[in-house]
Amino acid sequence: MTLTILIPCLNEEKTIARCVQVAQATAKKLKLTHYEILVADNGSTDHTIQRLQRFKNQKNVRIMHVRTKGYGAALHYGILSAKYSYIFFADADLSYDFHQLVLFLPAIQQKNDLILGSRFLGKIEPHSMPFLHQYFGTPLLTFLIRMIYRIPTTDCNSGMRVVKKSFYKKILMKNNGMEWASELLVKTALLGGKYSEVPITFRKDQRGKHSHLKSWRDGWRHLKVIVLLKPFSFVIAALLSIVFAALSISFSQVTALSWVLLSEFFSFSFLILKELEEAMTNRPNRISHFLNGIPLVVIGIIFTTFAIAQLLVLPGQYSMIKIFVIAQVLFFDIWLFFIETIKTHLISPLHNTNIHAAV
Ligand SMILES: Nc1nc2c(ncn2[C@@H]2O[C@H](COP(=O)(O)OP(=O)(O)OP(=O)(O)O)[C@@H](O)[C@H]2O)c(=O)[nH]1
Ligand SMILES: [Mg+2]
Repeated sequence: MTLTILIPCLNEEKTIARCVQVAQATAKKLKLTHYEILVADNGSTDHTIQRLQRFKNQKNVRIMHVRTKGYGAALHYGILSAKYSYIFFADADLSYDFHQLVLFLPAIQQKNDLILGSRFLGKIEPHSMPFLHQYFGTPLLTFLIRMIYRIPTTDCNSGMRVVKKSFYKKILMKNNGMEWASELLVKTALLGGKYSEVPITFRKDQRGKHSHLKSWRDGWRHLKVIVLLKPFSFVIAALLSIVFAALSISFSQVTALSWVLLSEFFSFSFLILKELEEAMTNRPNRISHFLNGIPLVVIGIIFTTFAIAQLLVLPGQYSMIKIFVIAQVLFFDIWLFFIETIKTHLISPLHNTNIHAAV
């Protein structure tokens, strides 16, 4: 069997050398005829690179410097530049034991496209995962992926997986952060990839410092990747606006209202077009650059909350104003949905498919 063992790594000076050694020992134990160990780093500022120097002259070990930042980017370019057709990857913090590769071999022989090591089917050692991740974040995101995409996953955040390179090349991955992990599952489901899981053991990392994962920020990014790829949420928004339009017709000031809404519609469409322009040309323009830099969802939540509060305090006779406010909220939120979808799934830090330009 031939295999690339890929290790995404950022500032792991304490554990990286041990990881490479364990990966080497695993390859020897399994008598892999052709293999490589590929470390994908993208900007370590501690002694990680020095720790890797000792492997420099070993023919099976390769260190890759990826220009694009992020966990997902490191794996993406690592997979694309792998020498062999199957890629086994896991973290550099010793939380996953590389010897567990043996558990994946039957599924590799069955030519699966993605094989996931599930910690929830296997064992999670005490104190290895924060309470919030173990009992809330990961189960919730996993449930959503199972429900929406109908893929029988039990651990959408697992960092130990095997992917078939030829299959990966068919998926147009777009995200460079930790949410890459969810995107891989979702797109495997969408493309009808052959998927299976094996139970694995997860233990406390040995890096002795904070994880790179930021629970709320990364959780949110996972959620966006999962929800925005399915058009059903858009259908709900469209239905709501049809209901609103039907309601508004029965009012006399409908012409004035229509004009305001029409002009809003055109200006929002203009902004969306500028976002799409960046997605298509891979080059930011002034407007898309501005839109990508501001926390639109936070602004949306504040605006919506404010509008709802306004609706609650306005007396009943101001029905026209109420309808107007509702229209504003719907417009703004639908528009936000579009922009966020474009930002998350079309504008991509992974746009450069030329590996050498990114490494
Ligand atoms: N190259 C690269 N590697 C990264 C980056 N962020 C994280 N990593 C590596 O990806 C792996 C996973 O990161 P962790 O910080 O362990 O995140 P996690 O496993 O999701 O979170 P924990 O469960 O808390 O360990 C580790 O090997 C990190 O060194 C990054 O931006 N670039
Ligand atoms: Mg980890």
